[in-house]
Amino acid sequence: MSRPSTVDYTLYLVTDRSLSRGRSTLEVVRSAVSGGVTCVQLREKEASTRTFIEEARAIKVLLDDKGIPLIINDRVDVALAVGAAGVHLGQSDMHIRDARRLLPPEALIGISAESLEDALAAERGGADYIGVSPVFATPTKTDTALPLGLDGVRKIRSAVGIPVVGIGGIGLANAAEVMMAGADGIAVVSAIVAADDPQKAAKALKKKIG
Ligand code: TZP
Ligand code: MG
Repeated sequence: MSRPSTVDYTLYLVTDRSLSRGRSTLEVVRSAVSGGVTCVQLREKEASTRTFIEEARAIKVLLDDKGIPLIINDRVDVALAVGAAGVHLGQSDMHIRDARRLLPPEALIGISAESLEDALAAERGGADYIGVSPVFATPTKTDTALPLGLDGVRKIRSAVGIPVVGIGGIGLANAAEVMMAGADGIAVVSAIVAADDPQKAAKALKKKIG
């Protein structure tokens, strides 16, 4: 497991096979990487553990070649098995202190914060970055806490010293606003995964936030 010396969270792709329109997650990631995504989280809610691991290995080869970190959603065991850069954990997933016990010291741990309190606790617990979740309401994930909005991004940004990434309902129309509110990056699912051309979509987002 190797950790990049500095992680670029600017354009953070989160995968979702149910939105890939028949393309494999590997294909979507390959296209998005050529469009400039800087970080990839493999988020598999339906795949078997074995498929998750096989897919993660294949995607890691692609990302290693470009120096882009692979983060695994929820599954510390999968991250360990494939030597991913780290994991992303929500408020109902494994507690950060347990994940730290299992993972090597260099592993990245991102935590979804649904409130300012969550963000402060994540930083105290040693998180590497915060996902402000959700910034806006999104059909991609409906079992979320109430949207925190741009104001939530601002408040969390000024309260913590670690990188802050916005997620939820972010696309071309509002990406720049999220960055202006102080985010270090935007994490997107549908804006890239469901796009006709993930490469073009990533490029266009990059232009908005760059
Ligand atoms: N966590 C909070 S919102 C969300 C996740 C995984 C989904 C974001 O999807 P989209 O399509 O970028 O709104
Ligand atoms: Mg989770």
